[in-house]
Amino acid sequence: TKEYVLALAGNPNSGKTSLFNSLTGSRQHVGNWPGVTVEKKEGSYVSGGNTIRVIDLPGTYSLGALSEDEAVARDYIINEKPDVVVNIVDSTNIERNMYLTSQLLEMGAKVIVALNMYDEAKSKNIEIDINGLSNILGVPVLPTIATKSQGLDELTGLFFKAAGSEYNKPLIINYGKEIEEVINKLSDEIKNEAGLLERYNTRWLAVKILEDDAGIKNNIKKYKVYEKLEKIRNESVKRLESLWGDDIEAVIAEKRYGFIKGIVKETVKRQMSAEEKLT
Ligand code: GDP
Ligand code: MG
Ligand code: K
Repeated sequence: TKEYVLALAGNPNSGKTSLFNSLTGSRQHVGNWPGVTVEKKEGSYVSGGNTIRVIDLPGTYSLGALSEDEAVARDYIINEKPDVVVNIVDSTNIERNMYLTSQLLEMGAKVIVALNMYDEAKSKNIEIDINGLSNILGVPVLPTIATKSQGLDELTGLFFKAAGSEYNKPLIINYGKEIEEVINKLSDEIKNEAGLLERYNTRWLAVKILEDDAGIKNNIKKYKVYEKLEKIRNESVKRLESLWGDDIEAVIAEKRYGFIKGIVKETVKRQMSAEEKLT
């Protein structure tokens, strides 16, 4: 028998606690994440003789480490490397929820997307092309109704399958020629630093440096290559921002939103109800 770790990540109100409770029942306890006042919930369940430890990460819209919650979720995924991150998505709000999804995938986390509140999506006539979404994201996607414990066996099946397989390919959002050039320059330097390589997905780290992410910068200051990375960033950013008249963080976020809009356009349809058709 083996022990696995499943981390739950999702926006606030996506049904994380409901899914956590449905999976773990009464085998759970509540504590605090070290050093912060953020609540930490942990539980476990047994399937096929194996134990799955479930970690309920704080509900967040992103992993930018702008808040304690985001920092806790992000550091946990980077440092503890759970076997699989189950990303709970509110099916009635896919566009908003996909920002976190895109962040998890860019990090290179091994992800399963649970389309939760699937019953509400159905009653709102929202049609989701699940296979299409899975193909674009490059990870398994399944519908769940956490409050009715629906989809949990399928989720556990997908969990074991994902946990036992190679890391999935991180999602690559194309940030455009100019930014991609800088990402490549930064990546070349990151690849020369073993300490960074073993901890971070190279491309993700390059993007975080470009975004001037304070938390990440703080964590990598101790590496010799840091000064070089800062230099590349500052020189390139100055050039690009004077070219665009906009800051690079805004341009990167725009590209992400564009990517997400494209996903939603291709995979989510909302049929009009009979009443709506009449008016
Ligand atoms: P959290 O903030 O992500 O932990 O979300 P909760 O688990 O607290 O759920 C938020 C609300 O959505 C609660 O009222 C739940 O009962 C409800 N909820 C959660 N999952 C589902 C679901 O699959 N279908 C429906 N209809 N409601 C759900
Ligand atoms: Mg909750
Ligand atoms: K609800």
